Amino acid sequence: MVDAEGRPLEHPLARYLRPGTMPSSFCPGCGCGMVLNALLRAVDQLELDPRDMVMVTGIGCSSWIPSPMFKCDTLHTTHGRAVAFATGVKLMMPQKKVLIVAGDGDLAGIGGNHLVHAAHRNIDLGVIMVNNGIYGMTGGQCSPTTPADMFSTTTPYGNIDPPIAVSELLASAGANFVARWTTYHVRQLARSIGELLSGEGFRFLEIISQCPTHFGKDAKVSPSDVLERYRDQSIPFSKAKRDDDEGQESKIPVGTLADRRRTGYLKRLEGVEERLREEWARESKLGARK
Ligand SMILES: Cc1ncc(C[n+]2csc(CCOP(=O)(O)OP(=O)(O)O)c2C)c(N)n1
Ligand SMILES: [Mg+2]
Repeated sequence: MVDAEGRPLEHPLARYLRPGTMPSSFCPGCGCGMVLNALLRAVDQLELDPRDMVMVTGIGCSSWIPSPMFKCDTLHTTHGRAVAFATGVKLMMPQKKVLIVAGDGDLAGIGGNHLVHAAHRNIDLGVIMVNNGIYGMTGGQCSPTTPADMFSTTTPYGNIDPPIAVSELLASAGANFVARWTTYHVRQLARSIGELLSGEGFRFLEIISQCPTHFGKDAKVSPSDVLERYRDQSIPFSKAKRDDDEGQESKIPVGTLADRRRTGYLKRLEGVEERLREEWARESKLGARK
């Protein structure tokens, strides 16, 4: 596209993208592009310098959102291990804003244990979990967040398990910030991503997202049908009664589930280091007197 004088037009947020990464590798109508858009907006609104950020991913379609797209240091790690890698990055470079972007299969499936304990320890990381309810990149297998009764390549007779309520789990595990929105809620997404990029402790955003290619392959619903469903079926957490349904997610609970100011892992760790340094200094003075 060019302007009236024939100069090439550039999207104002394109400066955050690595050259050559557009058009993206996402399928038409995929929610990953919408998540990328919200991420760029959040970084722009907070006027953050990408050089102060490290983005860490696992493996999956959603892991391509920051890596290789976003123009900051990115670590594309092994499947299910983004939290472990990101913890190492944060401990060695505490001044960096460390943000994980990965899928439901990666974070809640293979990496589930890491995720729960990072929340429990309130490790100073931001995490975006793009929840499309399946293992998208490998062809649409059932994941821990696949709705009950849903057909997938590994549940050809319908999923007999209810989905894990990941946001509720992490809020009760101790995360400082937990929110859940859908790709329909673009403004709320940018705002919540801002919380992930600015706070202390473990900050988690679950984004319910559409996979037009693999989710419900035979359902023949368009991405816009799915977005309308997100609009019409979302209800605030305060009104959701998840116990009443059998996991089919006829209603989609959204909003901020936890927003606390508990001391993050790094500060607690620094407290120990300080105490030890004082003790050692005292001991060495005593030793010098003897
Ligand atoms: C140890 C290991 N097991 C399995 C795989 C294969 N694998 C790659 S991506 C993926 C699923 C990704 O699903 P999700 O994290 O939900 O991301 P999505 O593609 O849906 O965004 C799997 C099973 C792998 N790469 N490594
Ligand atoms: Mg997925």
